[in-house]
Amino acid sequence: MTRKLQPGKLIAATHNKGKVVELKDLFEPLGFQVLSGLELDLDEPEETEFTFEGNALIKARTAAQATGAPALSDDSGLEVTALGGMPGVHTAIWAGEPRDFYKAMEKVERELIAIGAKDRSARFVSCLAVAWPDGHEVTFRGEVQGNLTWPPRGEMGFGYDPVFVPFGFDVTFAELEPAQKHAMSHRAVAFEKLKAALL
Ligand code: ITT
Repeated sequence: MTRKLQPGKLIAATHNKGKVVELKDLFEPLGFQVLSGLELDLDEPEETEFTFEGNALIKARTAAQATGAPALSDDSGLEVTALGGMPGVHTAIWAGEPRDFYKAMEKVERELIAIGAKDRSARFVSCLAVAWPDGHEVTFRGEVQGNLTWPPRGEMGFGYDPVFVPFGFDVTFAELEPAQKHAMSHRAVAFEKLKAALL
């Protein structure tokens, strides 16, 4: 039988403020007390895998071991079709240190111009992982397709939201109200799968 996730303490194994907000919005209404890696000052493990699933598992596993509580992580990124799926699992580090997402979005745009790309399609991918302290673990993947726009538009959301226009819309993720983004994002799709399996 699939193991269920019991409402109670859940560690959000992330140091990304935008993700913390989104994960709390998704899980707190279901009776979870979500504590983030930021609040708990958890160490950030190195993301050494080449897949979203692999890196999500590293983060969830490390947090579950460190806290003794079930941990949830998200590994996500932007895959640009004309760039062969880049930046993909490297999406966060494209922003450099300290992170500058305007520069990262500009870098994507520069590369599209450099190759004369007509295809501006891209997708956001999110892989949610849950790990329990006893070593049990599971992952769920969600994707949302869209087109990249330039210049960036909108003040909401985080990361690459200002350049991503989901298919069927003419506004960017950063121009959508959080509730609208949460209803359709890559993270929301992964979350629906998690909910069906674990809750
Ligand atoms: P943690 O590892 O601590 O969770 P991180 O920001 O390093 O935080 P990732 O390694 O998963 O997370 O990098 C994913 C990057 O993809 C993230 O920094 C964002 O820039 C981008 N990204 C993911 N989901 C996004 C979303 O919903 N909107 C905009 N950008 C997003």
